[in-house]
Amino acid sequence: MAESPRPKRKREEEEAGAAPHDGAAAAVPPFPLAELRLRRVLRESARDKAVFLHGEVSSPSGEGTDAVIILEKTPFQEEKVLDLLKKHTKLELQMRNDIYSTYHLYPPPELSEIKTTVVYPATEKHLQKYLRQEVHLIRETWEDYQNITLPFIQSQSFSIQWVYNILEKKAEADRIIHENPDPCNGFVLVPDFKWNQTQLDDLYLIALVQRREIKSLRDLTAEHLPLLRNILQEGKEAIAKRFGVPGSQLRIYLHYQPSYYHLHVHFTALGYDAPGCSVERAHLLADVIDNLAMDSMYYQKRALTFALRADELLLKKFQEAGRV
Ligand code: GTA
Repeated sequence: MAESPRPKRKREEEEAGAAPHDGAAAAVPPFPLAELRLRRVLRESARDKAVFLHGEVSSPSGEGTDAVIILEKTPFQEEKVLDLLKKHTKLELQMRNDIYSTYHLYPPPELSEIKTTVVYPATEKHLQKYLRQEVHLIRETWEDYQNITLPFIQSQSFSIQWVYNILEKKAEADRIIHENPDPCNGFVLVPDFKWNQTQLDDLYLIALVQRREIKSLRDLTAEHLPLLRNILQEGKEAIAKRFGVPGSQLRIYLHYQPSYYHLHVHFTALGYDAPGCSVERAHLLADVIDNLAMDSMYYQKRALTFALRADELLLKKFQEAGRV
Protein backbone atom coordinates (compact mmCIF):
# COMPACT_ATOMS: atom_id res chain seq x y z
CA MET A 1 0.00 0.00 0.00
CA ALA A 2 1.50 3.35 -1.04
CA GLU A 3 2.04 5.77 1.82
CA SER A 4 -0.47 8.60 1.47
CA PRO A 5 1.07 12.07 1.63
CA ARG A 6 0.23 13.85 4.84
CA PRO A 7 -0.46 17.57 4.65
CA LYS A 8 2.93 19.29 4.84
CA ARG A 9 1.71 21.78 7.43
CA LYS A 10 0.49 18.97 9.66
CA ARG A 11 3.84 17.22 9.40
CA GLU A 12 5.67 20.44 10.26
CA GLU A 13 3.44 21.00 13.29
CA GLU A 14 3.98 17.47 14.54
CA GLU A 15 7.70 17.65 13.96
CA ALA A 16 7.92 20.98 15.79
CA GLY A 17 5.69 19.62 18.56
CA ALA A 18 3.30 22.55 18.01
CA ALA A 19 -0.39 22.46 18.88
CA PRO A 20 -2.37 22.06 15.65
CA HIS A 21 -4.58 25.08 16.34
CA ASP A 22 -4.33 28.72 15.47
CA GLY A 23 -3.16 31.07 18.19
CA ALA A 24 -6.41 33.03 18.35
CA ALA A 25 -8.46 29.87 18.85
CA ALA A 26 -6.13 28.59 21.57
CA ALA A 27 -6.65 31.77 23.63
CA VAL A 28 -10.45 31.32 23.76
CA PRO A 29 -11.73 28.92 26.46
CA PRO A 30 -13.27 25.77 24.99
CA PHE A 31 -17.02 25.60 24.52
CA PRO A 32 -18.72 24.19 27.68
CA LEU A 33 -19.78 20.96 25.96
CA ALA A 34 -20.47 19.05 29.17
CA GLU A 35 -22.93 21.71 30.37
CA LEU A 36 -24.97 21.60 27.18
CA ARG A 37 -28.64 20.67 27.50
CA LEU A 38 -29.68 18.54 24.54
CA ARG A 39 -32.91 19.90 23.03
CA ARG A 40 -33.20 17.60 19.98
CA VAL A 41 -31.38 15.74 17.25
CA LEU A 42 -31.70 17.88 14.13
CA ARG A 43 -30.33 15.27 11.77
CA GLU A 44 -28.43 12.03 11.87
CA SER A 45 -26.58 10.44 8.99
CA ALA A 46 -25.40 6.83 9.12
CA ARG A 47 -23.62 7.28 5.78
CA ASP A 48 -21.62 10.35 6.88
CA LYS A 49 -21.33 9.03 10.45
CA ALA A 50 -22.44 12.41 11.73
CA VAL A 51 -25.10 13.72 14.06
CA PHE A 52 -26.40 17.33 14.15
CA LEU A 53 -27.64 18.45 17.57
CA HIS A 54 -29.64 21.39 18.89
CA GLY A 55 -28.43 22.19 22.38
CA GLU A 56 -28.88 24.95 24.91
CA VAL A 57 -26.33 26.56 27.18
CA SER A 58 -27.74 28.08 30.37
CA SER A 59 -26.43 31.41 31.58
CA PRO A 60 -26.05 32.05 35.37
CA SER A 61 -29.45 33.83 35.21
CA GLY A 62 -30.99 30.58 33.95
CA GLU A 63 -31.65 31.83 30.41
CA GLY A 64 -30.81 29.39 27.61
CA THR A 65 -28.85 30.19 24.46
CA ASP A 66 -29.12 27.94 21.42
CA ALA A 67 -26.15 26.08 19.97
CA VAL A 68 -25.67 23.68 17.08
CA ILE A 69 -23.19 20.86 17.65
CA ILE A 70 -22.05 18.61 14.82
CA LEU A 71 -20.34 15.37 15.87
CA GLU A 72 -18.63 13.51 13.07
CA LYS A 73 -16.39 10.43 12.95
CA THR A 74 -13.25 11.21 10.99
CA PRO A 75 -11.79 9.13 8.14
CA PHE A 76 -9.01 6.66 8.93
CA GLN A 77 -5.41 7.83 8.58
CA GLU A 78 -3.32 5.19 6.84
CA GLU A 79 -0.28 5.88 8.98
CA LYS A 80 -2.29 5.33 12.19
CA VAL A 81 -3.96 2.05 11.18
CA LEU A 82 -1.15 -0.08 12.54
CA ASP A 83 -1.44 1.69 15.91
CA LEU A 84 -5.14 0.92 15.89
CA LEU A 85 -4.43 -2.80 15.47
CA LYS A 86 -1.69 -2.85 18.08
CA LYS A 87 -2.94 -0.41 20.70
CA HIS A 88 -6.70 -1.12 20.86
CA THR A 89 -7.95 -1.30 24.44
CA LYS A 90 -10.46 -4.13 23.87
CA LEU A 91 -11.50 -6.49 21.07
CA GLU A 92 -14.88 -8.15 21.53
CA LEU A 93 -16.11 -10.92 19.26
CA GLN A 94 -19.55 -10.11 17.85
CA MET A 95 -20.12 -13.16 15.66
CA ARG A 96 -18.26 -15.93 13.88
CA ASN A 97 -19.46 -18.07 10.99
CA ASP A 98 -17.07 -20.30 9.03
CA ILE A 99 -14.26 -18.03 7.80
CA TYR A 100 -16.22 -14.85 8.67
CA SER A 101 -16.16 -12.93 11.96
CA THR A 102 -16.92 -9.40 13.19
CA TYR A 103 -15.64 -7.61 16.29
CA HIS A 104 -16.16 -4.51 18.36
CA LEU A 105 -12.75 -2.83 18.49
CA TYR A 106 -12.27 -0.14 21.13
CA PRO A 107 -9.46 2.27 20.18
CA PRO A 108 -7.37 4.26 22.67
CA PRO A 109 -8.52 7.90 23.10
CA GLU A 110 -5.81 9.36 20.82
CA LEU A 111 -7.12 7.24 17.94
CA SER A 112 -10.83 7.85 18.44
CA GLU A 113 -11.21 11.55 17.63
CA ILE A 114 -14.69 12.89 16.98
CA LYS A 115 -14.60 16.07 14.92
CA THR A 116 -16.83 18.51 16.77
CA THR A 117 -18.19 21.68 15.17
CA VAL A 118 -19.93 24.28 17.31
CA VAL A 119 -22.13 27.15 16.16
CA TYR A 120 -22.78 29.28 19.24
CA PRO A 121 -24.85 31.31 19.66
CA ALA A 122 -26.91 29.72 16.88
CA THR A 123 -29.79 31.57 15.21
CA GLU A 124 -33.10 30.02 14.19
CA LYS A 125 -31.75 30.04 10.61
CA HIS A 126 -28.82 27.85 11.69
CA LEU A 127 -31.21 25.39 13.37
CA GLN A 128 -33.32 25.25 10.21
CA LYS A 129 -30.24 24.77 8.04
CA TYR A 130 -29.14 21.62 9.84
CA LEU A 131 -32.63 20.18 10.42
CA ARG A 132 -33.48 17.22 8.17
CA GLN A 133 -36.18 18.35 5.80
CA GLU A 134 -37.71 17.59 2.43
CA VAL A 135 -36.26 19.64 -0.39
CA HIS A 136 -37.84 21.14 -3.50
CA LEU A 137 -36.18 22.14 -6.77
CA ILE A 138 -36.55 25.73 -7.92
CA ARG A 139 -35.82 26.96 -11.42
CA GLU A 140 -34.88 30.61 -10.97
CA THR A 141 -34.95 32.95 -14.00
CA TRP A 142 -33.03 36.24 -13.97
CA GLU A 143 -36.35 38.01 -13.30
CA ASP A 144 -37.04 35.69 -10.37
CA TYR A 145 -33.58 36.51 -9.05
CA GLN A 146 -34.24 40.25 -9.21
CA ASN A 147 -37.82 40.15 -7.94
CA ILE A 148 -37.69 37.36 -5.35
CA THR A 149 -34.21 36.12 -4.45
CA LEU A 150 -32.24 39.38 -4.36
CA PRO A 151 -34.67 41.29 -2.08
CA PHE A 152 -34.79 38.20 0.14
CA ILE A 153 -31.03 37.84 0.52
CA GLN A 154 -30.70 41.58 1.07
CA SER A 155 -33.27 41.43 3.87
CA GLN A 156 -31.97 38.32 5.59
CA SER A 157 -28.96 36.07 5.16
CA PHE A 158 -26.27 34.60 7.40
CA SER A 159 -23.71 37.05 8.76
CA ILE A 160 -20.43 37.03 6.81
CA GLN A 161 -18.39 38.47 9.67
CA TRP A 162 -16.33 35.24 9.74
CA VAL A 163 -15.26 35.95 6.12
CA TYR A 164 -14.18 39.50 6.97
CA ASN A 165 -12.30 38.15 10.00
CA ILE A 166 -10.27 35.90 7.68
CA LEU A 167 -9.65 38.64 5.09
CA GLU A 168 -8.58 41.07 7.85
CA LYS A 169 -6.43 38.38 9.58
CA LYS A 170 -8.50 38.62 12.75
CA ALA A 171 -9.17 34.87 12.66
CA GLU A 172 -7.56 31.80 11.10
CA ALA A 173 -4.55 33.95 10.08
CA ASP A 174 -2.05 31.16 10.57
CA ARG A 175 -4.21 28.73 8.60
CA ILE A 176 -3.87 30.72 5.36
CA ILE A 177 -2.50 28.48 2.61
CA HIS A 178 -2.20 31.13 -0.06
CA GLU A 179 -2.98 34.82 -0.43
CA ASN A 180 -3.16 37.08 -3.43
CA PRO A 181 -3.55 40.51 -1.80
CA ASP A 182 -4.74 42.36 -4.93
CA PRO A 183 -7.90 44.22 -3.79
CA CYS A 184 -9.61 43.59 -7.15
CA ASN A 185 -8.35 40.23 -8.40
CA GLY A 186 -7.01 38.72 -5.18
CA PHE A 187 -8.26 36.09 -2.74
CA VAL A 188 -7.36 34.13 0.39
CA LEU A 189 -7.23 30.32 0.39
CA VAL A 190 -7.88 28.61 3.77
CA PRO A 191 -8.83 25.12 4.94
CA ASP A 192 -12.60 24.86 5.14
CA PHE A 193 -14.42 24.52 8.44
CA LYS A 194 -15.36 20.96 7.48
CA TRP A 195 -11.77 19.70 7.08
CA ASN A 196 -9.64 18.78 10.09
CA GLN A 197 -6.49 18.65 7.89
CA THR A 198 -5.46 15.25 9.28
CA GLN A 199 -6.00 13.25 6.09
CA LEU A 200 -6.25 14.13 2.43
CA ASP A 201 -9.25 11.90 1.62
CA ASP A 202 -11.68 14.65 2.61
CA LEU A 203 -9.47 17.62 1.66
CA TYR A 204 -11.58 20.78 1.61
CA LEU A 205 -10.41 24.37 1.20
CA ILE A 206 -12.17 27.60 0.31
CA ALA A 207 -10.99 30.65 -1.60
CA LEU A 208 -12.55 33.89 -0.32
CA VAL A 209 -12.31 36.85 -2.69
CA GLN A 210 -10.88 40.15 -1.41
CA ARG A 211 -13.66 42.15 -3.11
CA ARG A 212 -16.71 42.53 -0.92
CA GLU A 213 -19.50 43.39 -3.37
CA ILE A 214 -19.73 40.10 -5.28
CA LYS A 215 -22.51 38.10 -3.65
CA SER A 216 -22.74 35.00 -5.82
CA LEU A 217 -22.58 33.44 -9.27
CA ARG A 218 -25.44 35.74 -10.30
CA ASP A 219 -23.19 38.84 -10.01
CA LEU A 220 -20.41 37.47 -12.21
CA THR A 221 -19.59 38.98 -15.61
CA ALA A 222 -16.54 38.90 -17.90
CA GLU A 223 -15.12 41.68 -15.71
CA HIS A 224 -14.44 39.02 -13.07
CA LEU A 225 -12.52 36.66 -15.37
CA PRO A 226 -9.04 37.73 -14.15
CA LEU A 227 -10.15 37.10 -10.54
CA LEU A 228 -11.66 33.70 -11.35
CA ARG A 229 -8.64 32.64 -13.40
CA ASN A 230 -6.33 33.63 -10.52
CA ILE A 231 -8.37 31.51 -8.11
CA LEU A 232 -8.31 28.50 -10.44
CA GLN A 233 -4.61 28.71 -11.29
CA GLU A 234 -3.10 29.88 -7.99
CA GLY A 235 -5.46 27.75 -5.90
CA LYS A 236 -4.43 24.58 -7.74
CA GLU A 237 -0.73 25.48 -7.51
CA ALA A 238 -0.92 26.25 -3.78
CA ILE A 239 -2.72 22.98 -3.01
CA ALA A 240 -0.26 20.93 -5.09
CA LYS A 241 2.65 22.60 -3.31
CA ARG A 242 1.31 22.33 0.23
CA PHE A 243 -0.61 19.06 0.14
CA GLY A 244 0.79 17.26 -2.90
CA VAL A 245 -2.67 16.91 -4.50
CA PRO A 246 -2.61 17.71 -8.23
CA GLY A 247 -5.24 19.95 -9.86
CA SER A 248 -6.56 16.92 -11.78
CA GLN A 249 -7.70 15.43 -8.44
CA LEU A 250 -9.58 18.50 -7.24
CA ARG A 251 -13.25 19.42 -7.64
CA ILE A 252 -13.27 23.23 -7.82
CA TYR A 253 -16.71 24.82 -7.75
CA LEU A 254 -19.11 27.52 -6.58
CA HIS A 255 -22.41 26.92 -4.85
CA TYR A 256 -25.66 28.39 -6.06
CA GLN A 257 -27.38 29.23 -3.77
CA PRO A 258 -24.54 29.62 -1.29
CA SER A 259 -25.19 29.97 2.43
CA TYR A 260 -22.88 32.98 2.68
CA TYR A 261 -23.23 35.78 0.11
CA HIS A 262 -19.58 36.76 -0.27
CA LEU A 263 -18.10 35.13 -3.37
CA HIS A 264 -16.07 32.03 -2.51
CA VAL A 265 -14.89 28.92 -4.32
CA HIS A 266 -14.80 25.37 -2.90
CA PHE A 267 -11.77 23.11 -3.49
CA THR A 268 -12.45 19.48 -2.52
CA ALA A 269 -10.72 16.16 -3.14
CA LEU A 270 -12.23 14.62 -6.27
CA GLY A 271 -12.76 11.32 -4.49
CA TYR A 272 -14.66 12.97 -1.63
CA ASP A 273 -18.43 13.20 -1.86
CA ALA A 274 -18.54 16.57 -0.06
CA PRO A 275 -21.87 17.96 1.20
CA GLY A 276 -23.18 20.29 -1.52
CA CYS A 277 -21.25 18.86 -4.49
CA SER A 278 -24.36 17.56 -6.27
CA VAL A 279 -25.48 18.84 -9.69
CA GLU A 280 -28.27 21.04 -8.33
CA ARG A 281 -25.80 23.10 -6.28
CA ALA A 282 -22.22 22.92 -7.60
CA HIS A 283 -20.99 24.89 -10.63
CA LEU A 284 -17.48 23.97 -11.75
CA LEU A 285 -15.23 27.02 -11.78
CA ALA A 286 -13.66 26.03 -15.12
CA ASP A 287 -17.16 25.92 -16.69
CA VAL A 288 -18.11 29.25 -15.10
CA ILE A 289 -14.98 30.81 -16.65
CA ASP A 290 -15.78 29.37 -20.09
CA ASN A 291 -19.40 30.53 -19.90
CA LEU A 292 -18.37 34.09 -19.00
CA ALA A 293 -15.70 34.13 -21.72
CA MET A 294 -18.41 33.18 -24.25
CA ASP A 295 -20.99 35.62 -22.94
CA SER A 296 -20.27 38.28 -20.32
CA MET A 297 -23.96 38.31 -19.28
CA TYR A 298 -24.32 34.51 -19.12
CA TYR A 299 -25.34 34.48 -15.44
CA GLN A 300 -27.73 37.41 -15.88
CA LYS A 301 -29.52 35.58 -18.69
CA ARG A 302 -29.92 31.93 -17.87
CA ALA A 303 -32.21 30.20 -15.40
CA LEU A 304 -30.45 28.43 -12.53
CA THR A 305 -31.75 25.41 -10.65
CA PHE A 306 -31.29 24.83 -6.92
CA ALA A 307 -32.95 22.99 -4.06
CA LEU A 308 -34.62 24.66 -1.09
CA ARG A 309 -35.65 23.04 2.18
CA ALA A 310 -39.40 22.75 2.77
CA ASP A 311 -39.67 25.41 5.45
CA GLU A 312 -37.19 27.88 3.99
CA LEU A 313 -38.66 31.34 3.70
CA LEU A 314 -37.23 31.74 0.21
CA LEU A 315 -39.30 28.75 -0.93
CA LYS A 316 -42.38 30.45 0.53
CA LYS A 317 -41.54 33.60 -1.46
CA PHE A 318 -41.34 31.56 -4.68
CA GLN A 319 -44.65 29.86 -3.79
CA GLU A 320 -46.35 33.21 -3.09
CA ALA A 321 -45.14 34.48 -6.47
CA GLY A 322 -46.66 31.38 -8.12
CA ARG A 323 -43.23 30.20 -9.31
CA VAL A 324 -43.36 26.72 -7.72
N1 GTA B 1 -12.53 28.23 7.32
O1 GTA B 1 -15.63 30.11 10.08
C1 GTA B 1 -15.41 29.45 9.07
C2 GTA B 1 -16.42 28.94 8.21
N2 GTA B 1 -17.78 28.98 8.22
C3 GTA B 1 -18.62 29.63 9.19
C4 GTA B 1 -18.24 28.31 7.13
N3 GTA B 1 -17.20 27.85 6.43
C5 GTA B 1 -16.06 28.21 7.06
N4 GTA B 1 -14.77 27.98 6.76
C6 GTA B 1 -13.80 28.46 7.57
N5 GTA B 1 -14.12 29.20 8.69
O2 GTA B 1 -17.91 25.01 2.96
C7 GTA B 1 -17.25 27.12 5.17
C8 GTA B 1 -18.35 26.07 5.12
C9 GTA B 1 -18.65 25.99 3.63
C10 GTA B 1 -18.26 27.36 3.11
C11 GTA B 1 -19.46 28.18 2.74
O3 GTA B 1 -17.58 28.03 4.16
O4 GTA B 1 -17.92 24.84 5.67
P1 GTA B 1 -21.52 28.02 1.13
O5 GTA B 1 -21.79 29.47 1.34
O6 GTA B 1 -21.65 27.53 -0.24
O7 GTA B 1 -22.46 27.31 2.14
O8 GTA B 1 -20.07 27.63 1.61
P2 GTA B 1 -22.73 25.81 2.51
O9 GTA B 1 -21.92 24.87 1.74
O10 GTA B 1 -24.19 25.61 2.53
O11 GTA B 1 -22.28 25.86 3.99
P3 GTA B 1 -22.17 24.73 5.00
O12 GTA B 1 -22.25 25.41 6.31
O13 GTA B 1 -21.01 23.92 4.75
O14 GTA B 1 -23.49 23.81 4.79
C12 GTA B 1 -23.51 22.72 3.90
C13 GTA B 1 -24.56 21.73 4.23
O15 GTA B 1 -23.84 20.53 4.42
C14 GTA B 1 -25.31 22.04 5.50
O16 GTA B 1 -26.63 22.36 5.21
C15 GTA B 1 -25.21 20.77 6.31
O17 GTA B 1 -26.48 20.25 6.49
C16 GTA B 1 -24.40 19.79 5.46
N6 GTA B 1 -23.30 19.16 6.20
C17 GTA B 1 -23.03 17.86 6.13
N7 GTA B 1 -21.97 17.54 6.88
C18 GTA B 1 -21.55 18.67 7.45
C19 GTA B 1 -20.51 18.97 8.36
N8 GTA B 1 -19.67 18.06 8.80
N9 GTA B 1 -20.36 20.24 8.76
C20 GTA B 1 -21.18 21.20 8.31
N10 GTA B 1 -22.19 20.97 7.46
C21 GTA B 1 -22.40 19.72 7.03
